[in-house]
Amino acid sequence: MDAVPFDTRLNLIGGEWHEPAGRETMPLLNPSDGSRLAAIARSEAEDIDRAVAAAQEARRGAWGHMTATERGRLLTAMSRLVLERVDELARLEALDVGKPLRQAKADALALARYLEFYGGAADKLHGDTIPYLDGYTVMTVHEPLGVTGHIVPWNYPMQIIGRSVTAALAMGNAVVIKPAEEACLTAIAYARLAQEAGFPAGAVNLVSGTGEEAGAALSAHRGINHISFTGSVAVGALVQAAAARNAVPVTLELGGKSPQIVFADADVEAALPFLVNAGIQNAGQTCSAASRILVQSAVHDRVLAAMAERYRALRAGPAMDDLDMGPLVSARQQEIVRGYLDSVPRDGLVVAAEGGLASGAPSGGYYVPPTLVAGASVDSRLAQEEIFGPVQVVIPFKDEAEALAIANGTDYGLVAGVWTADVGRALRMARGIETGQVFINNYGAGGGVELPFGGVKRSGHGREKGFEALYSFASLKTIAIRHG
Ligand code: TXE
Repeated sequence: MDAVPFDTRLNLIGGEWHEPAGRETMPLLNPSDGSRLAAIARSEAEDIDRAVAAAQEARRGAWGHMTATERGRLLTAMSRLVLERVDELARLEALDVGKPLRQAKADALALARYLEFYGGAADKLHGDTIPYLDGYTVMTVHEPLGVTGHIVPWNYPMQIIGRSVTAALAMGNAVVIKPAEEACLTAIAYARLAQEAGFPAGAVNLVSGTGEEAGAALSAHRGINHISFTGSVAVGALVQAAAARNAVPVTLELGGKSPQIVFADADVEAALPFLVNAGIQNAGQTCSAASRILVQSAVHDRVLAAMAERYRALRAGPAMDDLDMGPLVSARQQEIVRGYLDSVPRDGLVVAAEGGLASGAPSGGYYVPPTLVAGASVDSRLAQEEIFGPVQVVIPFKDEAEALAIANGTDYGLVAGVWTADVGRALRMARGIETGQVFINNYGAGGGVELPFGGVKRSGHGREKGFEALYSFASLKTIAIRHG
């Protein structure tokens, strides 16, 4: 079987697969060994123009006339197709992103669940009636925004398309997806499955290309009515600025420096797998990675030693070997993470433990060892910046007040975990932490699609996931009727 069983060089525009206007392609590499996986379209502003026009046409045509219930049925049908193809989708995601196969399978199952959830939710966003003057009836209705743009990163293509594109479709918007140039196979697969499920032409459009060309053209386009972006802070700011010129609203999800905070009264044994997994999952290339572990002084040495023992047993290898960890997504990402690791001794920090590379892991893969760092001062680069690699720093704290100050002492605010047996403390911390999600005595709550997600501060704004996401993709209209 071919590594990729469909043509990856085409864009889906108006229900048909087209070569990009300039007929340019670019290579997609397999991060596990550096080999060439496929060629993908390198699209330009002209292709984005066509996709936006096709989406506008779909809004005026069959897609725009569908009822909310019909839209929901299409999403539900697509969910079933995803479930039938879980293994194939997982294989594509593992090859493309480099994540261990079982993690890719969990992502495919999450995609099916997003389609199921938003399929069911599509006809359940009700308006209100508002008491007003005598002789009036006032009501509100939620309407689609129109055309929504979705710029997707490479770390969780299925999950991120699942939560953003699917919610936009549930609300009746026509979408234009710009996947990441580093990993886009499952984005293409999503567009193919939408066609197979029976979405009308132009409801789902996909244009592959670089961020600077296709991504910038989409975010600056006058024909879109909303843009969702997940990626770096720097590019998120560019996207917001471009959209602002057309007064287009944005949802930004820009990563974090999320802490898990372990108090001395916590069940440390229960916490340990959550502490480590949240650092190495997807080789640390996760927006909600727990890259800082804050530990109360009385249990600091015990937690550090137990985490170090787990780290020493970790093995990285090719995605399809399904070990603890795969490679990073690209040589560029590998270089960035190595830069942080090189600064460990310079910054007076110590490596508490390192995992290893599985014997036989291809030398051309973009591997870095999972690394646990101790002695990190709160102001060090490693304790402040998003590394986006398998690196966790362990930081001691004295009391609740200091834990809160450290937790809130970065530019980011996406997710936090608190481990304690004291309910009052758990709630004080939960209310005091500046983030969009807080998990008490767990981390991530199994990734539930029902749980609204998004950041504060430089982690971005707007909420994805859960019912809440539907509001971002809807426009509220007030209708006031004077009937005497
Ligand atoms: O992100 P970019 P990169 C963070 C993480 C990582 C760093 C760099 O810290 O180390 O960002 O990763 C598109 N106009 N996150 O360089 O460039 C691009 O094509 C419009 C956090 O890969 O932000 C891709 O589709 N679009 C994160 C998407 O933006 C542009 C996920 C993300 O790429 C563009 C990924 C432009 N000018 C990285 N330039 C998270 N929050 O989970 C690029 N793009």
